Amino acid sequence: MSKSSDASAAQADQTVAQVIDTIADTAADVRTAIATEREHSGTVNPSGDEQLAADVRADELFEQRMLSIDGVASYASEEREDVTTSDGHVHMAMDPLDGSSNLEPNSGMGTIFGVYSEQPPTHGSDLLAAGFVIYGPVTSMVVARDGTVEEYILDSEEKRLVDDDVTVPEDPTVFGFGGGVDSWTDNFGSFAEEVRQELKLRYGGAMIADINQVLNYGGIFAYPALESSPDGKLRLQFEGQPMAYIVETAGGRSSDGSRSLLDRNPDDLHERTPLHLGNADLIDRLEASVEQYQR
Ligand code: P6P
Repeated sequence: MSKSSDASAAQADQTVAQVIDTIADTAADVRTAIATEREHSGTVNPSGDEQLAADVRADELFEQRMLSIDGVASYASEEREDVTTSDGHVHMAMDPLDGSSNLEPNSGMGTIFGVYSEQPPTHGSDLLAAGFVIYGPVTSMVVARDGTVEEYILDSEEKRLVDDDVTVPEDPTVFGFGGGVDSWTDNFGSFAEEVRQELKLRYGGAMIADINQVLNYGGIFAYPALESSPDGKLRLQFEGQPMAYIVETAGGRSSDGSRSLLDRNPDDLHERTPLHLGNADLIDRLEASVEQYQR
């Protein structure tokens, strides 16, 4: 590696560390927004989802905090049409408040982030790091970088490391399928019934919490394409690729039904995708069943 690429790699590592610490430091302000800015804002995001005031506030907080970091060159968000650019060498793609429809029933919600070497929309292989925060009974943060997944608790004075090597358990226990029961067999064929027999249903309506179940207990999360959303519901750049990076780094697999989400190169910043993540053998079986069923 040349000296200049050495320096740029060290520079990127330092910026990634600053991004992670800044997102951790912003968690308390997001929790305050969840508690106090609960009304509908009367606006929709580029995907057509209604925005709560907390969605807008979280997006404003992260845009401001991310672009205040010297090395961050751009900020892209599920909540805004266009990318905000600055000077730097890493690029942010964020879902500032994933699962905000869970705000009213006080169920799991979170923040998803991907740190890219190129400005989104960009290929999954451009990810340098990814992670998510869960605003649950405790505020936790999962971070994937340099081939390892770590978990932290954020509620104490400082970011407290609670697991330095998060890996998907070999024996799967849970499954969470979105889209409604009829769509499962329509999309996954016989695999849907096999999973219902083998695993316990855990589905809470916010992917970060459902996928965190998979990281803790082993299993599969899947949200297929539907008649109402033929390209899938979930966003490739802001949800699919960062969560795929985390689960694949933890020893699992990701798929859009036929290939890893990290092999995808979105044409559009807000492109949607079928999204399946979990134990490698379960994803292998899903892909085989989809291929057989859709012949
Ligand atoms: P449904 C939350 O709005 C989200 O984008 C994901 O976090 C979650 O997995 C999915 O949508 C839930 O969708 O159709 O079950 O409400």
